[in-house]
Amino acid sequence: MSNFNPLLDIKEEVKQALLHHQAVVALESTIISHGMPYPQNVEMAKKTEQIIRNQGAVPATIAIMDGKIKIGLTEADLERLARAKEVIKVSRRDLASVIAFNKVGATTVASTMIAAAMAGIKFFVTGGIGGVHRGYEETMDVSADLEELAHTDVTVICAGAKAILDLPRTMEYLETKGVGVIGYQTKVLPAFYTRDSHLSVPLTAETPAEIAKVVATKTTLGLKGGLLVVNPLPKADSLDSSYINQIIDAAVEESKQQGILGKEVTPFLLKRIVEKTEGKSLAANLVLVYNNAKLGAQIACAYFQTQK
Ligand code: PSU
Ligand code: MN
Repeated sequence: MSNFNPLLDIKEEVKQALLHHQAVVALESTIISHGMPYPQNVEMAKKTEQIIRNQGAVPATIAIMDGKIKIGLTEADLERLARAKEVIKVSRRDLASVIAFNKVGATTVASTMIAAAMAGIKFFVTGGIGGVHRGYEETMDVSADLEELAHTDVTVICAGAKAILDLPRTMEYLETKGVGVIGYQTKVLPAFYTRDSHLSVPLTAETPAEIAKVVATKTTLGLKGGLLVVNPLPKADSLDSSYINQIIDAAVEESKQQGILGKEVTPFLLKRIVEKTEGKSLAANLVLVYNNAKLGAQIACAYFQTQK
C-alpha cells in the first residue's frame, strides 16, 4: 500500500517499514492521556516503544494533532500528550470532529484500530480494552471498542479487561460479534491486574508463531474484523484478587453516586483505582503493558517472517 489517506501523517520510519513489509506495532494514546498519571505515563510510552524496538519491530503510537492522525510520535509529541490538560479522548464518534477542529486528541482502542487499519498496520498493543460495563442494563454503557473489534481488521494484544467491566457479558458480546479471543499460554481470560477471571477463552496458543498463523489464516480467508490476544501479567506482579476487586467495587460505587456518565466513566475509575491502591495498581499496569509490548512485537515479527 503506498497511497496513504491524506489525513494520515505517518512518521518516515513507520512509512518505510510499512512499504517494506516489516513488522510495525501500533500503540494507543488514551492510555497516556487518560489512563495513567504524569510522569509515569510518558515514561511508560517511551519504554513501551523501546521494548518493541528491542524485538525488531517498529512502534507507531497514534494520536490526533495538527488536523491529522499522526502515526508514530516524536518524544516531544509524547510529552505534549502526557502533560496537556486539554487532550480530548477520541473514540470512533469523535474522530472526524477532533481532526476538523484541529484539537489535540488521544485515541482509544477503537479509534487506534481505525487509524492502524487505515495505515495498513496489522498489530496493536495496549493494556486493557473497554467492554460491557457493570449495570449496562440501565446505562447501556458498552464501549465502542467492542464494536470496532467486530469490524476492523487489526489484532489487539492486551491483558484482558479490568473487572470495572462485566467480564462475562463482555465475552458474550465478543462471541456474538465473531471476535476471536486467543489466550496466550492461558486457558482463562486474564482480568488485567490478575491472571484469572474464571472465564474460559475459546482458544489457547503457546507461541507467538501460532498466533501469527491464525492471523495469516484469517487474512487468507478474507475474514474481516479484529482478533483479540489476551496475555496474563506475570505471576510475581499480579495483585491479590480479593484486594483489588474490593477497591474496584468501591470505585464503581463512587462513580454511580457521583453520576459519572459517558466517556468519563472509564478514566474516572482508572484514576480512583490508582489513588485507592496508592500506586500498586499503577505498578501492575506498567508491567502488563511491557509484557504485552514484548508479545505483540514477537507476534508481528513472526507474522512478517512467514510472509517473506
Ligand atoms: N482500560 C484500561 N486502561 C485504559 C483504557 C481502558 O485499563 O487506558 C482506555 C482505552 O483507551 C480504552 C478506553 O479504549 O479506555 C475505553 O473507554 P470507554 O470505556 O469509554 O470506551
Ligand atoms: Mn462507555
